[in-house]
Amino acid sequence: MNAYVQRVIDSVKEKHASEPEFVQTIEEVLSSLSPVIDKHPEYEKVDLLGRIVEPERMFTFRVVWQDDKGEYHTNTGYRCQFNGAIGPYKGGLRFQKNVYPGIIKFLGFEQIFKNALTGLPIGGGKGGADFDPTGKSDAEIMRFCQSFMTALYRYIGPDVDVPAGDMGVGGREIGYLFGQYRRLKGVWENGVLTGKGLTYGGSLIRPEATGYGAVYYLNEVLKHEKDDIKGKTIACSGFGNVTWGICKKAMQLGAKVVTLSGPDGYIYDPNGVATEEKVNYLLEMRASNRNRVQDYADKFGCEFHPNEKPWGVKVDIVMPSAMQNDVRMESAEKIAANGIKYYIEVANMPTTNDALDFLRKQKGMIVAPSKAVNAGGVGVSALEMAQNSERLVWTEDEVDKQLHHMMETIHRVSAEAAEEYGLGYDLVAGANIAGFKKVATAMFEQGAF
Ligand code: 2IT
Repeated sequence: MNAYVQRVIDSVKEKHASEPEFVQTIEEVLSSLSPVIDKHPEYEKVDLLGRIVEPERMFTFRVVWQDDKGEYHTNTGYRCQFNGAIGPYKGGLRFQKNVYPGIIKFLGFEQIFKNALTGLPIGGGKGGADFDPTGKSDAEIMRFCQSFMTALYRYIGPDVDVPAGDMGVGGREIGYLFGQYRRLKGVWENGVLTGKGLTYGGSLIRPEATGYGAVYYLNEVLKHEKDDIKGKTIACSGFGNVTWGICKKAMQLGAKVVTLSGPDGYIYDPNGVATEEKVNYLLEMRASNRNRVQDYADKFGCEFHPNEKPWGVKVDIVMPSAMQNDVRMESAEKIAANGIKYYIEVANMPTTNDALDFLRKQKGMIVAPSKAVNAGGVGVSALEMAQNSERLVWTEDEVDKQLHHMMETIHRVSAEAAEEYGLGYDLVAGANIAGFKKVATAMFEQGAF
């Protein structure tokens, strides 16, 4: 390991000991960058790594809201404007009860590299709140979103910082957030948020983009291996927006997703989540705010395994698409024992670092990193921003074509970056290196600040 890289990792470990997720992403990303730093001693001279691990700015805010019984609640809101070297800060908002600075920072850091990989001009940011949407009524969600935006609106804008959805924030929440932004600012600036509804500047294919993009990326990996997606079985986790998009695109291409999961366990559907009715039911499950995957098993009569993860199921392809640290060592061992060839991360940082190292060492297994695989979501968000600034709406075909092209390019530049450093077909290192090169060049050329 390059000594400067090691020093920066050590200092982050010390400084952020109480934020394990942030330390985890820093170790994962920076350890790929050793050969790049060896080749670019000028980066050490200006302490570029010491800078890139420090958010440009991050703030918290109070969010007070009233529930349907008239009782008041206070939550903490966050926005981390991590890196603006290549464009306005861009990244989602996560509403989940476990949200704290360590989660927001890990997501913000991943977002910098992911956004760079899209090839579009967007910097890295992330935000959210420790608000738990489970069991909340629509009116409660609306009041929470309005209060959240009342605190945030003066710090964002179409050329400043453009939030979007993440876990707990979908089209409905973006609508309430945008309505409040417009009410407060008195301007039509729909480029301030992405993931909007189609009647007020949303982009066709944005809801599908993360899942579709993941399957397009998977397809590139399969092509590289002279393999075919037709007939393949896929284990997914989660049942939200991302997993929904994977199910839909996999079905179109003749593959099938056979597992879904939730906080309550996982379902196994050997016929696949592969009919229109089943795929659409995932949307109902999300809208119900029940956060239970057992509802799927009850409706379609398949196996439900309470309090278990789907990683012991023998499939062709594993795509963890729920949340961070979903695959730990014990699950990784099951995946390896099942001889699975394709491990395609989808959720942000779904694998612990020890499990990821273990999987990357498995002979014949191909590991693809989430920051590349899920970049189609934010990529189409950037296309939404482009449409908003042009005051135009692109067709579904146009957006889908650009998404497809973007995913092909991300796969190719990742493979090329790894090749350039003599690492072979290492998509994990390649994505980190390719993303870093763009951001580092922009930071270096803009001088120290
Ligand atoms: O993790 C992600 O890339 C997102 N939640 C989407 C961010 C965006 O700005 O569309």
